[in-house]
Amino acid sequence: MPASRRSFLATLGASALGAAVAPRDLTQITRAWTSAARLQDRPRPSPAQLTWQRDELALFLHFGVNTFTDREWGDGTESPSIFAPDALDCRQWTRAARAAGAKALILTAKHHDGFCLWPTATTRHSVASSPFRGGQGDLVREFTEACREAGLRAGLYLSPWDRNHPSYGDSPRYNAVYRAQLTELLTNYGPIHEVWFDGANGEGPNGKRQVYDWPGTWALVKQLQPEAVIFSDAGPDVRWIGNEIGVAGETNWSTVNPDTVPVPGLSGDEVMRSLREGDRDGTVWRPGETDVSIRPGWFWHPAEDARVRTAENLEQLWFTSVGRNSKLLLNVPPTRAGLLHEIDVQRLTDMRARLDACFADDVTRGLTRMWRDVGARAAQLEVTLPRAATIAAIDVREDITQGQRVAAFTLSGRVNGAWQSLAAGSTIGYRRATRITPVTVDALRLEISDAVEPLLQVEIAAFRA
Ligand code: FUL
Repeated sequence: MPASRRSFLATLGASALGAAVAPRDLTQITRAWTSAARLQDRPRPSPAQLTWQRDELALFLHFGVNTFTDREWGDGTESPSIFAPDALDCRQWTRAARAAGAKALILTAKHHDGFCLWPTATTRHSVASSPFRGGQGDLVREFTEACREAGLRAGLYLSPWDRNHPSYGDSPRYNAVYRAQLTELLTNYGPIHEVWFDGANGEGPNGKRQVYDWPGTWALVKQLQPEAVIFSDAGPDVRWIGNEIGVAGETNWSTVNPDTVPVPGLSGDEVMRSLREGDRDGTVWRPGETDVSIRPGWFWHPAEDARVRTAENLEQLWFTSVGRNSKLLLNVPPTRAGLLHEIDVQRLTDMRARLDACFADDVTRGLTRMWRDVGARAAQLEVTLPRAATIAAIDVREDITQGQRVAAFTLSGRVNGAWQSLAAGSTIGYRRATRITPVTVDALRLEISDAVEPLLQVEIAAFRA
């Protein structure tokens, strides 16, 4: 509970709740409290959540025994002897990330097969039993050091589902193992910016079902890496966007009602809606992360070298994720050599070139914005261009340090003296970027017709075709 809400409650308690009150009065008090709290306590991002969002693009790296078996999910019986990347170079990964304009990378420290990419004390099923660097290697170390050297943030994915560890399914025992693994990862490798959890929960080798300790897991991350954001369906800091095809909801609130998705791994229409769209009156800040792969699978498969997404398609993914108030976590899996495939690297580089070209020339730059409130929760913003320009992309932003407010907007351009609608939508948030059919305009108008009050000025930019 935020401090302001706590003290508000304390004030109420002193004035009214302390005395015997009739149920009717209690209802009124609750109502007054709710609306006052709504204004005072609209959720806002933490510094770590802001950093996470402003990064816009991160690369996801699925790498492990599956890379060598050509599978997506290992069953835990893989021999560590197959893990033999012979040209592994994490600096090649970070160079590709920088060429893509990514600001962070997340590595699968352990996937469902249980094979650990660092020499853990919790199992022998790790790089320490593999030929990699003669059994002396530590991939998490090489990865985190390469990230730091390149000025990129490092994140780690530790699958809770573990098909190798004998304790899996014996809940308290496995939870202790999982805590120990997390402790190793979050104490021995410097700052970790994002800790990534899925809800995968299969049957253990002993046939029993594993009950995870999510509150304990999250508390451990907060204790060991207070600056990290925690990703899962249920956050608590960053939520899954609800699909793996790279598409955030057109309506996308960064606020959610935490009761709708209290733990990872749930399904159902309301769960999926809340993941995809967030909740307008949500009580916590939990922005959505869009994870999607550059290839059909998450791991590298030789047959998929011919099925890498094109630069144009990647640019499209950027617009349906970052352009919709989300963050794009783009998976680019290393090959058996331990390098990103040259085709993937080329596509990443070309994607960035396309995005840079798209946002190269803002025709509204330096121009005066005329802002006027036209109602309690409505406003209009107008920019007049010195001369007509043909534009092909629009970018609208709220100052999310103050929360997220806009709930409905229309963007129009003045074409030959007449206003014409160019784009319309519901939420804006950190960034709402849209490509439009090129059109020649000499003025732009943004009309906000609904918002969570009070409304603050938004930023607008329009880019030359
Ligand atoms: C899921 C996993 O089952 C997939 O293999 C992949 O790692 C994806 C990103 O998360 O939960």
